[in-house]
Amino acid sequence: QRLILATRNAHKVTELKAILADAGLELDLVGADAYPEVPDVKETGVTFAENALLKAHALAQATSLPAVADDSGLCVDVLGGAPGIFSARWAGRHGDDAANLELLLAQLADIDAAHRAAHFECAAALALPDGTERVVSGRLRGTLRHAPAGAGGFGYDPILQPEGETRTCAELSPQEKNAISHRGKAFRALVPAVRELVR
Ligand code: ITT
Ligand code: NA
Repeated sequence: QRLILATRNAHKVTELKAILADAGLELDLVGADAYPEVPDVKETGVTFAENALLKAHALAQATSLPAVADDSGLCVDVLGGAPGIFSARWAGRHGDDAANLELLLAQLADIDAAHRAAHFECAAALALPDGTERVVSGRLRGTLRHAPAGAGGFGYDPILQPEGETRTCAELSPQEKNAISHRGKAFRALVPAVRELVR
């Protein structure tokens, strides 16, 4: 059975392939880029879950195949949860990770270490062509550094230091990140629904 992944983010594809394989799920993940006829989905939801479902349903409808989607971002306590669902375009241009990270660091420049709590959040959605849907979420809590460190991962990984860690997410190995990440938690929680509904 084919399970399609509704994402245009190559970093997510890499992480999800590893996460789902480790969870024992032998599914043929195909990125949305393999379906150029599928239009870009407007992320009009106000929550990660809503946006993940929008993306999963759009691809399931367009392909008549079961689809999964990830909507995720960084939520900073002192910013009232921002960038949140706007994480991918915080500095204006969608997917400009370097600019987004630079702007966020500038906004937090005067915030001391005791007030730099933040978490990554990921909503993992499954949608079937008949409209059946499931959505679950996962979080990774930590604190934000004043300067980036590490070359792994993507997005805000160089500034998020997970609770109990001395390294940033960008300094973890891919396996270490997946074991504790918001994305790892969300998609491992989605596996039972995939097993039940996709056959
Ligand atoms: P798709 O919608 O096509 O899946 P996208 O990159 O636009 O791809 P999102 O709308 O979910 O995805 O935005 C995710 C943003 O949140 C991403 O650009 C990063 O800035 C941030 N983010 C999400 N997961 C992250 C992670 O594991 N590490 C660092 N930053 C992350
Ligand atoms: Na989004």
